[in-house]
Amino acid sequence: MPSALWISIPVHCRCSWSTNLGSVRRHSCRLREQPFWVCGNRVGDSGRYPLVVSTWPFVEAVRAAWTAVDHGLSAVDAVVEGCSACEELRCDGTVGPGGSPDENGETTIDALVMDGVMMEVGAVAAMKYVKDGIKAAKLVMQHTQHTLLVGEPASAFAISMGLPGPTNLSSPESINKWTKWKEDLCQPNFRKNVLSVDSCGPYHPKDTANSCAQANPVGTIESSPARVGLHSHDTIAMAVIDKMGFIAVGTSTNGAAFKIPGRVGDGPIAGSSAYADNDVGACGATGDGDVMMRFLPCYQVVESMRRGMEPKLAAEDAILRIAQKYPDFVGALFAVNKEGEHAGACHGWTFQYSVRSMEMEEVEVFTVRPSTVSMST
Ligand code: SD4
Repeated sequence: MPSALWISIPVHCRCSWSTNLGSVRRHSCRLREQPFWVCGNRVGDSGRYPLVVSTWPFVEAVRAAWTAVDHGLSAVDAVVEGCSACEELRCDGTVGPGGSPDENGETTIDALVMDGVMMEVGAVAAMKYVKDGIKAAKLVMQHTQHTLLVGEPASAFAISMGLPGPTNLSSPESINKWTKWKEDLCQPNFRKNVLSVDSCGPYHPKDTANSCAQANPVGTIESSPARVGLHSHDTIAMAVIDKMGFIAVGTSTNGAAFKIPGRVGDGPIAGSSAYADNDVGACGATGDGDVMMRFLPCYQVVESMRRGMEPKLAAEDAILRIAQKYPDFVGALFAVNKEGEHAGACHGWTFQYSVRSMEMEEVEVFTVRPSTVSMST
C-alpha cells in the first residue's frame, strides 16, 4: 500500500528541485512570504561552526541557542539555553509547563541532553513539579553517574540540586484541554484491547472484561486510538555544533497528550529522540515516540552517517525502516553531519526544521514536502 514518505533533498546548490521522490522547500523566517526552492544547504567553508538545528519552526529557541554558542558557550550549554527558551515560551503548548495533560489532567516533562564528545547523557522522564526539564536533565548528566531519572524522585532530585519547585505544571489551557477531553468521553486515548463500562475507565483487558460486561447491563465502550503529534508539534529536539566543533543534542516535551500516567516517551531516550557523536554528527526526532523508540532512529541515523551515508539518505533510511513496519506512523527527524550538511525526513505529516549557521543572517525554516514513494520498496 503506498504511503507518503516526506523527505528533504540537501545537495549543494540553490535551485528549484522536484522529483518523484519529493521536494524541499526552504524559506527564511524573515522572508516567509517569498519562499524559494533549494537543493542545497551545506554550511559554507568560510567557517562551518557554530551551527544550530531544531525540530519545527521554534525560531526563538534557535535564536537563544545561537546567541549562546556565538558568544562562546559550549554546545551542551547552548542546547540547554535553546531548549529552556522553548520551555519558557511553552512552544506549541507542548513543551515546558502548562502543556499537554495526561489522563489525570497532569502535565509532566520528559527531557534529555547528550554530549557527543564524551557520550554522556542526562535525562528526566514523567517529571512533575519542576518546569525546567532540560536543566534537570543537565543536572542528571553533570552530577550523577546515572542516565535517566523518572517521576517524582526526578523532581525531588532536581529541586535538591537547586531548580525551583515544587511547581504546579498545570495551566488554565491544560486544564481546559483536559476538561474538554473528559467531556468528549476521554476520546481519543492510548488504550487498546480494553473495555470499560464508562469510556473514561476503569479499563479492563478485553477478554476479562467480556465476562464482566456480560454480567454488567451497562455495556462496554471501545476506545478510539490517539495519534501523537498530528495537531501539535510536541517536541523540541535540538543539535548544536559549537565553535570548537563539539556537538550536543537535547530534547524537551510534555510527551503525548492524554497519555496514560507513567508513560515515558522517546524524548528522554538517547538514540531515539536525539543522538550525537562528535566523530559523526547528530540527529533529532519528533513524532509518535511510542513507535519511534522501538527503532532508535537517531542512533540509526548517526550510525548510517558514520558508515558514509549523507544526512539526507540516513534520515530517509531511518524513517523508512519505521514506516515499513508501521505504515500509519507519524514522525520526523533531522540529521546533521560534522560538515554541517543537514536534512529532514518525515512520514505522515509535513515537517519543518529550523537552522542557524554562519552563512545565515537569521534563522531559516526548512519545510520537508511529501513524496509519493511507495513503502513497498
Ligand atoms: C512523544 N515524541 O512523547 C514525543 C511527542 C512528539 O511530535 O514529539 N510528538 O512521543
